[in-house]
Amino acid sequence: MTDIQKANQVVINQILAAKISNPDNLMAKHFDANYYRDLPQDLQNRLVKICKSGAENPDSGLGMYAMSPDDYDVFNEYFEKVIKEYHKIKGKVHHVTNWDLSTKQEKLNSMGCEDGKLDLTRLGLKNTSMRVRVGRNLSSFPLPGAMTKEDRVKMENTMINAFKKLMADPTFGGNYYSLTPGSPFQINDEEYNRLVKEHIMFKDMSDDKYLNSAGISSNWPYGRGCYVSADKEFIVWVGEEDHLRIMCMKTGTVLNEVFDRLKNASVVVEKYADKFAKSKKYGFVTSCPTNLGTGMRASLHIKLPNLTADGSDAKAKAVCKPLGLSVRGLGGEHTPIGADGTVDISPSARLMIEEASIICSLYEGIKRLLAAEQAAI
Ligand code: CIR
Repeated sequence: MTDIQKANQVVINQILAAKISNPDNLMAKHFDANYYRDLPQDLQNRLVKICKSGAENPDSGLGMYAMSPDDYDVFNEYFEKVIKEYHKIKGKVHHVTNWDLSTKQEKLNSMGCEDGKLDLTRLGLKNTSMRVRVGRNLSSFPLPGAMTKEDRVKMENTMINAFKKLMADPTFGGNYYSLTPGSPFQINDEEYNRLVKEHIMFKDMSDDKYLNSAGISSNWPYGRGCYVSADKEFIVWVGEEDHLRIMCMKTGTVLNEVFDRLKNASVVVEKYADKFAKSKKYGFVTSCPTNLGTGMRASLHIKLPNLTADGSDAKAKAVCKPLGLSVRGLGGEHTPIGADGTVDISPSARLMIEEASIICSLYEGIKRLLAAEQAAI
């Protein structure tokens, strides 16, 4: 056995142990030792790297990260089982992209939004924190888990060239802040901490054991940064779990404002940067199979004092699950709820759902959730 084969065997043993210790680890659950054994050596090496996070962290719920956009095709037989179980897809997977809300007029009518506006004041809400993001990767680079330090800096430079064009744009003009030592856009620790506190920049990823095992947080802080528009309502993260996280946020009441801005922003970023990685079957390619398809997360911060009266989000989660909504704390996944019962709500679906349907699902889900909150008095 070569050293690589020995190292691979260590990971395979971890996967086989995880199969028993955590039946919810989808990577381990669907790992087939015969499928692995029959792969040529180079593909075995690639697959081990893809599975490493869930092998080293048996508590993973999913446990895999793609390292190259074509991993989803090369290892399709395996990925497909994991993807279909996670995204609850029966039958054939075929993702369709559609940001056009006017194609959802019937749905809009049924929700009382005949004018095409998903206006939260109709649900009795006042100014609300609204946020929509998409995960995107450039097709010309390996995915973050497989990038070298040089790849990371080169990818950031590709984006800096795009951002220079964006800076001159009347809608998206702003500034770029880099963490890369020696970059002309480099900021100091104090500025970085301020941006993190303002929820503009992402935290040091080396604290995330799943991303560490996958190699996604490697070479921190090289190739990491963020672009922020002058109004601070359009942000692009560079070098996090995906090459890009493009997001629009606003405190307001009309969901279309953030949705439409993000739709336009993602088109402009792709035009100025490089082709985004896409799969015929799975739509936009992301590192984590949980984000495949739209790569979209649309969320609202909403106060649920009755459902969270016991200080936990358990009741809110129980109400939200059948509505297809996920509940998070205000600082992201696995963070506590706000002191006044404020939680972050977003539709759970990402794959085999159109972008325009996600934003409608958010509005409709919130409508039902507010009714449940009233009934919980
Ligand atoms: C797990 O499998 O539990 C971790 N790798 C995290 C999965 C959630 N995905 C994500 O945050 N993009």
